Amino acid sequence: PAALSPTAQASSHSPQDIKTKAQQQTSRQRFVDTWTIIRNELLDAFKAQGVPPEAVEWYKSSLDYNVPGGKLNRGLSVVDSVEIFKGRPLTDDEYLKAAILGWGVELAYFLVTDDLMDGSITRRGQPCWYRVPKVGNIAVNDGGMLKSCIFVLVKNHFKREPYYVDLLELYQDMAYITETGQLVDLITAPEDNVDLSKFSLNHYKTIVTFKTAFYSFYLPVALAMTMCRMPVRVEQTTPYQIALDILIPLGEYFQIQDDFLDFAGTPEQIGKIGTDIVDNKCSWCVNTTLAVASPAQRAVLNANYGRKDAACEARVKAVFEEVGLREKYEAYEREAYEQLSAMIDEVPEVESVDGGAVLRKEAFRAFLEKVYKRSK
Ligand code: GPP
Ligand code: MG
Ligand code: MG
Ligand code: MG
Repeated sequence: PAALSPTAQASSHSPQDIKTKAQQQTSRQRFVDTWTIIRNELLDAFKAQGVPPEAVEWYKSSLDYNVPGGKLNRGLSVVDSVEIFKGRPLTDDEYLKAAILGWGVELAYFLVTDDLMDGSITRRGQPCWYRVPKVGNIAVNDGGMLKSCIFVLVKNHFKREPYYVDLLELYQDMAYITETGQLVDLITAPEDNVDLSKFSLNHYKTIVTFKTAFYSFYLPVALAMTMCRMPVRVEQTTPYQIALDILIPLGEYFQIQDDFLDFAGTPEQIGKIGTDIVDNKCSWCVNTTLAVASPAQRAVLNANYGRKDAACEARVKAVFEEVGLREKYEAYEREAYEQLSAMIDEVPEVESVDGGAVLRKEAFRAFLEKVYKRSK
């Protein structure tokens, strides 16, 4: 509800800190408009290579279907952070550069293959790409192309920058970490062997740090920091380490929201149909329930979790309700917000190597406010 929205109560922060709803709308629109430029650039280069017209059409459909329809939190955070660090409106060239890095994060190639691996039905209110007739397993290659085109864009726009290799390294390192997390997520959830004794909140933390937090939270801010020439080392503590210490827990909070919404959100609200229970996922919901379940409740979970059967899924959901999972989530959310806020308050100001930007806590605050109490 709007009355609870953090933006509405943000008057204690500096004006630069949180954008008004109207400002958010304008910057979202500008960012979305940049996608058209980027998409056409990719397609023109594709055509110029002599690729057959049917392949150009296919690539166009894949880009249009899979890239622009998301919440854009990750991509907008790159642009917002660059603006905050520079402390002034960006020039057109700076804006385009920041937006390209942001769309590089939004090119979420792994969502396309994640849906195939998770057997998901819908995403962003439409069938998952692999479920579109004629696509099927070609989605694996389409996902690979979405990943590769990040490097095409970065090459086109940053090749002559001194920090070009640092950008490549960031995208590459974060992809590797995300793939590692996806591996642990998948092998912890075998289809044919449900063993809830293997789950724990600790193991959960490992999965979400690797699969979500680095890519969705550290990467956007680290890209902005790199473009703003933040120094690698300042008195033993790197600004990048400061960023990690906040953004990894922020990413954990985000994935806990994702898991809770998988259980409690409606498809209309979250744009996807929850599959974690039938997929035997080591999610926050089942781990939190297991931690307090009675022997009888645990027996219900053992008999019904990870089964491809709607009645089994409903029995699991009933146990989640019995243990008061909704209240536990509300309490968790409140506490996570307070802890993250306190950490953000401690962020020091660090000057960039060229003196043109300053690491500021407001970038972290703005990212937190983007996801706090989200319902989709
Ligand atoms: C979110 O998990 C994590 C990812 C999408 C990372 C996938 C990484 C790959 C290398 C494929 P999720 O399955 O809970 O997300 P969602 O609920 O959106 O399907
Ligand atoms: Mg998934
Ligand atoms: Mg998954
Ligand atoms: Mg999920």
